[in-house]
Amino acid sequence: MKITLIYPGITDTGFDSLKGVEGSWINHGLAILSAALKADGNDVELLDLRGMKGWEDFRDTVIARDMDAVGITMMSVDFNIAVKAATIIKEVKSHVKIFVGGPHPSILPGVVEKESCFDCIVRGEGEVTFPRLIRDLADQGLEIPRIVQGEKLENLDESPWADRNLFSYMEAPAFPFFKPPFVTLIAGRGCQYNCNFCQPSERIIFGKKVRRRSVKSVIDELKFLEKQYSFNSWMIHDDCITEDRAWVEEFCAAYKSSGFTQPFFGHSRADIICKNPDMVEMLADAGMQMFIVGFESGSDRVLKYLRKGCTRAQNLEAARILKAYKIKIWANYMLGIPTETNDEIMETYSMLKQIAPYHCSPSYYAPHPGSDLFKLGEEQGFHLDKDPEELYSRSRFKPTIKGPDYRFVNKMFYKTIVLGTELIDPFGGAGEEIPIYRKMLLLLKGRIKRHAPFIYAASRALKQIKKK
Ligand code: B12
Ligand code: SF4
Repeated sequence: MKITLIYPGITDTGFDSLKGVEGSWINHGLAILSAALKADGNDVELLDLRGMKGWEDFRDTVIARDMDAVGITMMSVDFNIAVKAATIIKEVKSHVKIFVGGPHPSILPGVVEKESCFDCIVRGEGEVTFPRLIRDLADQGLEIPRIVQGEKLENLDESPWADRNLFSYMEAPAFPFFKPPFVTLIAGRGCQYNCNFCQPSERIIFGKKVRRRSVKSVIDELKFLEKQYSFNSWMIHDDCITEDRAWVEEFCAAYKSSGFTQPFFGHSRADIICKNPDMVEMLADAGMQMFIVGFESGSDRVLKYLRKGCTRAQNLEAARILKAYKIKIWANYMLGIPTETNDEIMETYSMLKQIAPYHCSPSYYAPHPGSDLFKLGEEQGFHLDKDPEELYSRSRFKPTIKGPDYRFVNKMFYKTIVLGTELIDPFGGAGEEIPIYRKMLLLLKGRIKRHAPFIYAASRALKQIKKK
């Protein structure tokens, strides 16, 4: 069968956005599905909306391409784009069967089901079930059910490695100190923690038990990637790579003994870092050069409200430990959290000032379907009545809930972002620290909204230079 997989992740960036840092990263879900489908004898191609010029380009490509079935992946934020893509396909090729899967269909199948453009909604994991459904369709012409629960592999080593050939471009390193070629990799599924702005969404997608590939499988894939791409740096996408200490110990030993020296980065939590400084040292010694840490807030009340399981004191101590081992800090935090006061935002500001991260990455609080805080927002009616694109994206500088003083939130968004010792433009250069002239150029190009924090930072920097 001829299958086209679609990556619709253009909500925040628009078409023609296959550049910058995150914009160039491959989608591992689709790449794994591609490997499984190809192993079953199918022809698989990709339509990455980030690499297209617009809907006309999309329509023309669909008309020109021979396809029997389509598989679309969908986060909640992708809903509108995915529906539009599927509707166009149905308009020009009504015989093509359209399958949709990923976080949103797994969490809210009833909402997705209402869209008649989708023939089949697959909940949960797809590498076993999608090829089976395609076989049913091809060999027996069987009627496919509207909603299917995907079969989960207990042993993730049985899942195929991501088919990176699906994507015809290289991934870009996130930061200038990571040299290209750069690759991303994912070793596990799920997270054992219980933050209320996130869980239980991942448990709905991946099940209760966290599963991680064996160290051997990850090292073997890295060896393959070294041969294939001669990568010089890499990132591990796992929600929390330090969750399983025994795994980390085994991994660090294997990484070094296999002769790898390439630096890498990934996600961790403040409480784990505080409890395991020796594990941080071990990782630093193996090549870990940066941690993305979800500090979220500097207020203990807000951290408790978020069920973060970390305190302000732990956030500060974790930063101290990371700096002691020369690990750079990418600080994730949210502003405009439900119930948060302006004074509590100031606590986040003072915490970040003390941490002085390498990179500050603020998010507007955005309610994510599948999370307990989303449920609370529905129950208490504090979500603003908005389109999924705006409500579910934390990169938009737009209000999402009732309550926060958004003028103040905006101000603090800009004021905190410049506390990072370096400014990285996630939409612009390939992970470059952007010089002032370029920020000004962006302003001239009229990309004011998206780059507002960087422009603010640039003008502040200019003022400081003038003062000197
Ligand atoms: C890496 C990542 C990113 C990368 C994505 C890079 C890329 N090009 O794909 C970046 C950093 C850019 C990113 C951005 C965002 N992300 Co993100 N991300 C992740 C993360 C950590 C890993 C994704 C992954 O590779 N998983 C492993 C693969 C194997 O799983 P999978 O993709 O779900 O695919 C499997 C199944 O779902 C299924 N499947 C998937 N698609 C399909 C399609 C078909 C047809 C079928 C049959 C099956 C199927 O089969 C796959 C194999 O089993 C997840 C959390 C997680 N652990 O999954 C969050 C996660 C997906 N992100 C999330 C969010 C909220 C976002 C943002 C909206 C945040 C924001 N800025 O506002 C943006 C949106 C970007 C966009 N679409 O415009 C949420 C989604 C929640 C939701 N309700 O949608 C998650 C679940 C994190 C969380 N717990 O909150 N993200
Ligand atoms: S926010 Fe991070 S640590 Fe918390 S449950 Fe979600 S993935 Fe796990």
